[in-house]
Amino acid sequence: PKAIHLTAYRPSTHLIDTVDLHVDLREEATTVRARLGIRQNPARAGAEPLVLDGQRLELVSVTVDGVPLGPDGYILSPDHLTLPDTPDTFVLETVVRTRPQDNMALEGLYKSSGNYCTQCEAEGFRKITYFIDRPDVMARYTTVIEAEKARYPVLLSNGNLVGSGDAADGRHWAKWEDPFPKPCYLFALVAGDLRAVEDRFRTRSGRDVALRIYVEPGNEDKCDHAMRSLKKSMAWDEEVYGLEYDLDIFNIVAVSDFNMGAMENKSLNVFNTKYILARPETATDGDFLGIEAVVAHEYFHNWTGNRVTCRDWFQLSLKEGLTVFRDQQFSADMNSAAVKRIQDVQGLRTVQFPEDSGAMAHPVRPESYVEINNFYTPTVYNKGAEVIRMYHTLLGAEGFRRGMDLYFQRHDGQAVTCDDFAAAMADAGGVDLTQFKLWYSQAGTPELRVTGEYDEAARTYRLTVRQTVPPTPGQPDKMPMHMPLVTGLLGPDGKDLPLRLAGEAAPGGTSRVLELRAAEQRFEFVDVPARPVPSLLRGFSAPVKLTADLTDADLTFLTANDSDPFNRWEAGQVLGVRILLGLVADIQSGRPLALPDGFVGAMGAVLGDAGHDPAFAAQALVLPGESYLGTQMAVIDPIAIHEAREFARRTLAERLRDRWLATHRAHAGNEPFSVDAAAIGRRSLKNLCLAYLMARPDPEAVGLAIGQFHGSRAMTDVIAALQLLAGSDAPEREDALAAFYDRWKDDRLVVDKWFNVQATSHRPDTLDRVRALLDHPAFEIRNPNKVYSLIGAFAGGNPVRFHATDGAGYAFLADQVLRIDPMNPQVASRLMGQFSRIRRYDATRQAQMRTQLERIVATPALSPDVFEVASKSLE
Ligand code: B3K
Ligand code: ZN
Repeated sequence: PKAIHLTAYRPSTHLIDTVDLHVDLREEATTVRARLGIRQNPARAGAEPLVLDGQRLELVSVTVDGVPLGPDGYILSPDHLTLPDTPDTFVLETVVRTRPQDNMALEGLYKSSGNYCTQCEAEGFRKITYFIDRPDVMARYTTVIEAEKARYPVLLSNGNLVGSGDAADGRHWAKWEDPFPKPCYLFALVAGDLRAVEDRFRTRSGRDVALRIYVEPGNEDKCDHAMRSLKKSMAWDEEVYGLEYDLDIFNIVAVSDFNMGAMENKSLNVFNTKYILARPETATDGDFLGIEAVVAHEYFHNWTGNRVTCRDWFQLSLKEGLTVFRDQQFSADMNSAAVKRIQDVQGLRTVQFPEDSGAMAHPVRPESYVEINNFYTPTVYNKGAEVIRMYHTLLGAEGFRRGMDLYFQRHDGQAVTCDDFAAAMADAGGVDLTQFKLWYSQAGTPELRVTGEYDEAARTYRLTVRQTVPPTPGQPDKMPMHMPLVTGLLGPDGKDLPLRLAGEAAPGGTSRVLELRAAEQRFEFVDVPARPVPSLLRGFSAPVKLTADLTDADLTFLTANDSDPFNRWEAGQVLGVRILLGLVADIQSGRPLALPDGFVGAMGAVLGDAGHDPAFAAQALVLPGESYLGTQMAVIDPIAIHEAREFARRTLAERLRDRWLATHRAHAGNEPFSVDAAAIGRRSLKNLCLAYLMARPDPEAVGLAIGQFHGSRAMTDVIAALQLLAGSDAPEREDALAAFYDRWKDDRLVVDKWFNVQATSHRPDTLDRVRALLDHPAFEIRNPNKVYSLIGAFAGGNPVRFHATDGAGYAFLADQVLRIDPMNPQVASRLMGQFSRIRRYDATRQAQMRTQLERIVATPALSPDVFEVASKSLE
């Protein structure tokens, strides 16, 4: 497979203005007739051959302006249909046959639970018909779907329904017309036996929009939360960005077999059922929040992605980073903003930071790819969102909004680049963002080192900030980046000091956006009455690793006093990382372990105060995760990390036992279920207390877990208890797992949780159990959710077992990748993530992973997806 480079971009030779599709769905084969209005692109001089993309299509006929072409009129290859000689403007009609029922890759047109659906982003449309499959070719679509009426009563596509009727032999048809020109990756079609849950939304300017969520029969009672989330998203986008919905229909279809979360097809979003279906008994608080966020994300794409789209796939973060930022803002407004920010940063650190230091490290705008599906990554999405957040911080909320308005004013209806976005922000904000744009081209997580000096006589406080960006594959040397370092200073009383920088006439504010641009920079605060404790990188104002010369006492002071809730949490994490890495070092050199009293005291204080803000306490009492701890080590030692963290958890469990117990009890009453932030916060605190109690699973703790498992009707509580039981030696463990399966065996999404709980258990026999579960009747190798819940959860969510010293975890993963790749390359490739971190481990593990990677690349007919990750990991 060959790499494609950003620098090789050229406008398309031809443009397609109109697409008329006729899709005839039949059990033996599907026939697609496409009539395309094509012209030469004025942006390219001279007549050039027309090269259409097409994969796994059986070509039936080709006509140009109604005249059939014989086989010598075109050139057919496995990936292309080439017409060497065509008029300047013409109508091309092709007829092709496909077999969606055999499509296990879940890209293009395929079947899920007997229903037809499509997934075209990034390059799936070429599996439906011959086309110029690139996002800067935008056309108006009309789609006629024809199918058997009894089996497929619902026929959907983008835009407005403009006709429908019955046809011969018990068949029927529907005609859809989308007035908005769009790239083909936003095309969608659905045909199936589905039930709609309906609602309405009236837009600010008075447009009445029909909202429908289509699900398989029997799931109608699980759509309330998704529908509420959709209406909230629509209102929020009007209020915050002035953006209204632009059609009379907004449809969502939930399907069980879907490679990722959801897809923003114009007016016809297709969702993984995981991000739609929820009732308190079946879905956790995390599921409810995930649904709200993903429904919002896909809805927000209507403007950031659909109305303004990407010129090419290198610009993916243009729509994804921006839309993730928007959904993060939305969720922060709907729930606890502090908890949301903490969780987003945790996500970034546990998934994106490792990617940024691994074999697949790439900039937010990648420079090349072999398989574009490999670049729907945490870097493009989540680091991309951090980049947008930095514009917001640098320009301020109003400046950012002006930039967004200008972006839409300039580019509505266009396919554009990240440079166009940056230009709109720079022009609206009146700022120079040239250096800032390095965020799009330099990979790797920047590192900041900050030192502070207080001069008592001069009453000045000087911060010195040094930044470096580590080398990444293909990028040995980096330049300093432009970023906002939001800073405050706390006085001895714990209050924020008014801030005045040298040269300023008067103090202004208690939080400042310090702009970093150089490798080393100094900031001098004047009029500082006493030695302050600095609060740096407030709200995690840039996606960096920060080291500051703060003492344990400074950090404890910040955990008690910082007015910035993120930094109050973060100070505790920094302290936790210090202590845990100390324990790791002790384990590695065989020293006895002890948890400092001060740390136990600080945790006890947070716990004692938990009643004030349970949601925050639940975050502050969680020790830094194993994956994040790994990112803080030169060579990751997964076993020592796990042992250190478990030792700390057991010690805290023991030393604070009465308080965990009391706090658990205080929240254990069965309050009526609601998913507001306060209730979620109380449940997470309660379950955290139970987790600490179960770190020393004495009969009382086990009794509480069993009581909660059987007694609660909220899945959040049930699964938390089951997870703890499954990870323990308690003899009740197997009964609980069996009871859970028995209760929920007919609910596929809940069964996913059952697989996940077993795959992430720290018990030593977990790998054997995972292997055995592959043969469980409820396991489906073709269903991505099942694969992610069992195999993915084991590889990504159970470091101590996956990285077992005998290398069995690696061999297992490679076996599964090779088994899945021929069916579904995207899913197989996603499982490879852990292997791409190879160079972060010790020599033995590297050798073991290398053996598996070599076995993978030597396999014939490997997909480009898996080949790209495996070969880059071996470099
Ligand atoms: N845009 C889609 C992702 C498509 C992934 C293709 N492999 C969902 C989203 O980000 O909203
Ligand atoms: Zn998206």
